[in-house]
Amino acid sequence: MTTTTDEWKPTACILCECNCGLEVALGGPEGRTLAKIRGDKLHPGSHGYTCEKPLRLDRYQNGRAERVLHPLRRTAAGSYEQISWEVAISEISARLTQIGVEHGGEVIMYYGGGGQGNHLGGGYSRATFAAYGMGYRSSALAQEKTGEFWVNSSMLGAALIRSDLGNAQVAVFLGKNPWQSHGFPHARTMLRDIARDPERTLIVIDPRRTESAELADIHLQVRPGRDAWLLAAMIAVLVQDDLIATDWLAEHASGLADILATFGGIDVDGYCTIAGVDEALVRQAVCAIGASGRTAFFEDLGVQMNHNSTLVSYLEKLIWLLTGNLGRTGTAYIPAVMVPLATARKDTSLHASVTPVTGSPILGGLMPCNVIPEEILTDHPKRFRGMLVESANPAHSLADSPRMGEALAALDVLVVIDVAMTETARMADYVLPAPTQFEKPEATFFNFEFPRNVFHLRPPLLEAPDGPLPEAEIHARLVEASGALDPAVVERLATAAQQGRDAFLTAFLMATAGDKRAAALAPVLLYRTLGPTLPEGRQSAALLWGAAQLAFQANSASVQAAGHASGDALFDAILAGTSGVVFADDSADPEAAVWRRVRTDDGLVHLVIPELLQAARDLATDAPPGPTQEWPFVLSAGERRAFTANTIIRDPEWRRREPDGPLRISPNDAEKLGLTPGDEVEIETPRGKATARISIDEGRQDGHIALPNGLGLDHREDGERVVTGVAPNELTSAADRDPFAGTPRHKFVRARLTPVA
Ligand SMILES: Nc1nc2c(c(=O)[nH]1)N[C@H]1C(S)=C(S)[C@@H](COP(=O)(O)OP(=O)(O)OC[C@H]3O[C@@H](n4cnc5c(=O)[nH]c(N)nc54)[C@H](O)[C@@H]3O)O[C@H]1N2
Ligand SMILES: Nc1nc2c(c(=O)[nH]1)N[C@H]1C(S)=C(S)[C@@H](COP(=O)(O)OP(=O)(O)OC[C@H]3O[C@@H](n4cnc5c(=O)[nH]c(N)nc54)[C@H](O)[C@@H]3O)O[C@H]1N2
Ligand code: SF4
Ligand SMILES: [Mo]
Repeated sequence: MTTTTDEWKPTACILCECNCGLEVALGGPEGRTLAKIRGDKLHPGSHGYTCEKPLRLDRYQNGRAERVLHPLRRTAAGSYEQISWEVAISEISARLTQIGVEHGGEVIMYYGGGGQGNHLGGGYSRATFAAYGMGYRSSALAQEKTGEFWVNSSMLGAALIRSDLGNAQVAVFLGKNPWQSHGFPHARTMLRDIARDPERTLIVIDPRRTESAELADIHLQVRPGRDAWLLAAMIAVLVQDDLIATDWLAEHASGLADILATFGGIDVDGYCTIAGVDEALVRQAVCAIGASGRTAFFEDLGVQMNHNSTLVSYLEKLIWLLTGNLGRTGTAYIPAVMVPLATARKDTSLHASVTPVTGSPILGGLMPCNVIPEEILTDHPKRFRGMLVESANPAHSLADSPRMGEALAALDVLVVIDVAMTETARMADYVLPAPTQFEKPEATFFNFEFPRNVFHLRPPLLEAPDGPLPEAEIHARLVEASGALDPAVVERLATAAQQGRDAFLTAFLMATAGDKRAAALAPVLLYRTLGPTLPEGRQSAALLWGAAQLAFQANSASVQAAGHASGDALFDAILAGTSGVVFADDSADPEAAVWRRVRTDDGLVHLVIPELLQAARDLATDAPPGPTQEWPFVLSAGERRAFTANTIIRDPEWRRREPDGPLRISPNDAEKLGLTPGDEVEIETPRGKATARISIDEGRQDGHIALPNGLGLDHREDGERVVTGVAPNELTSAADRDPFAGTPRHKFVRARLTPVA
């Protein structure tokens, strides 16, 4: 019998970074099915909006993935046995400590910390990191955004910058298909609004005529991997036709002369030819940008996982900075953040901090994902020997899965915290199970809105089953087992917490001020001491008390304008606001707020990043990337589609369409190969081979093919493991990476196709 309660409970979608507010009515025989799902109108960011993806979100909670419900230990034979939490924590702690004693804790690395909607658990990992003296961390951000973080930090002294698309007159999407991938609130409504408005211009730069490009006023259908030439030509037009914001730049920026000198002499026609885009169309786009004064850009994976990715990020910023599109309505902004996902370093030189083996730059605090195998598979004395992976699936999501697997197998110890027996978990020495994101409080730290920014602490929908422990508890136990926590401090803070928040604040500041070690352990200290005073089931929100204090300190005017008189008041509002709260409001003077957050040494925008300006000059003689005779196709490995969501949902049944994620190919190419829809092809790249079914893509350039992201996962059917689709990183190579940020070129993988007879 299926029962559905009439009670709608607030939560959020976890399938992309937007984390739209949802309301769920539970049903099913035990009331544990996410039976009905609708947008939550009370959510202050999404206001009831959703796309089609969350309707079957129940497959995350109840799908046919192999859920982990007990701590597991790998046996000598390679299978797994259940162990108790006590044994798991004490063995893991002993092994991490042992590595520390023999080699120094810094050879243990931390990977992950959250998917698209769960960053609270990972927040506690900071304490474990400190307790075992770990040295390096990374996450998916270091295979997409670290180049951009470095560019932003160098030019503006802030790692994270976004644009006000909703109010822009000209909106430019560069290697981004927001119709499918979203990335900002109400993406589809916004795209339609811009497209419909004759006063506004939608520009899409993408080799494919995407769903977003279909709506565009101007589609610059660049040849794959050649955006750098296109953007350099666009800057050249701005400079040569004097479309730059001279007065604004004189007041706000340094380095203009070098920019004029570099781009003044570029052969626009020649660069447009290399990019494969009609020069007149490029000029039309640049004129629209130059004339508008309200231009917003959004760059994403199409360029960030491609040739010249860091250079392209730089050129993209130059376009909107040269036209003065910062700080005003409809332009770029720097939001107030709740928890900084990446921080700008004072020393912005690329190699200010590097990895031990390959000497790769650490940007935004993260080492490049692509060098992880090289930092493990070597004799170097400081090679990585231990790894803690949390809420991430690097054996599947990072370049060159086979080599990644080899590297994970070569570690002395690999510990994975996950809900499911993933590709990565199956390599682990220990798997530690967490409750699902609907069985505990969770939150996203992807809070990028402006002028009003939103934070949403989702209350649990369901009780967690016996067995898994929330990440906060796992980290607390690991930290306690390390011996790093001083019980006297814990006791003092616990007593203060009983006396009230004021007493707690005083005691907390006393315990952590001037004591770096205690400060680093703060998340676990908060969980153990403040946590028990929080409402039942909300203990793991304790970390947010600290985050709220810091957010208030960093942006008190904005937080106060949002109605929170103190860090404590903000924390209470977050606990109470089950549909989300506005935590910062800069609407009184958005421009002043943005300039407060420009943190370069002189307060100016730095137009010059010497290495990247040189790379821009080198374009004149660089060989543009393209297919070769041996490899006649360029594969975009990991496209976002209507029913893809990284590896969050493992059960293919959640996809309404194309459950096996076909390889998309142009009509011409299909015809040349004698293929019709549904036929199978073998796809081969310099790194691997796979077989896929094809579908014909009318919007695709000849020679450009694509496979979706998040396929090639397995689930259980009648006790058997069944794999659906192609895992894109069986085909990618870790060496194929950006020379600056080390980010992968997943959107440009040379390939050839052979029809399967
Ligand atoms: N449906 C869905 N949405 C998602 C996700 C998901 O898995 N599924 N994942 C989320 C995550 S983690 C992220 S990071 C974002 C990513 O969001 P997007 O970056 O929008 O996603 P992609 O489809 O990977 O790539 C975007 C576009 O890049 C284009 N492209 C390929 N090669 C080139 C090139 O050489 N130049 C240019 N200019 N463009 C090129 C592709 O044709 C594609 O349209 O999406 C988020 N949203
Ligand atoms: N070739 C290619 N590779 C790519 C991409 C591409 O376009 N092409 N895109 C890349 C991008 S942009 C991204 S963001 C990455 C994403 O790749 P990853 O960072 O590895 O993230 P997910 O695939 O989202 O994996 C999330 C993990 O969290 C687990 N999980 C879910 N809920 C919980 C929970 O409550 N607690 C815990 N502890 N675990 C939980 C899930 O089971 C899953 O294993 O993939 C990247 N890989
Ligand atoms: S997938 Fe993204 S845009 Fe769609 S409902 Fe979920 S969070 Fe919102
Ligand atoms: Mo991503």
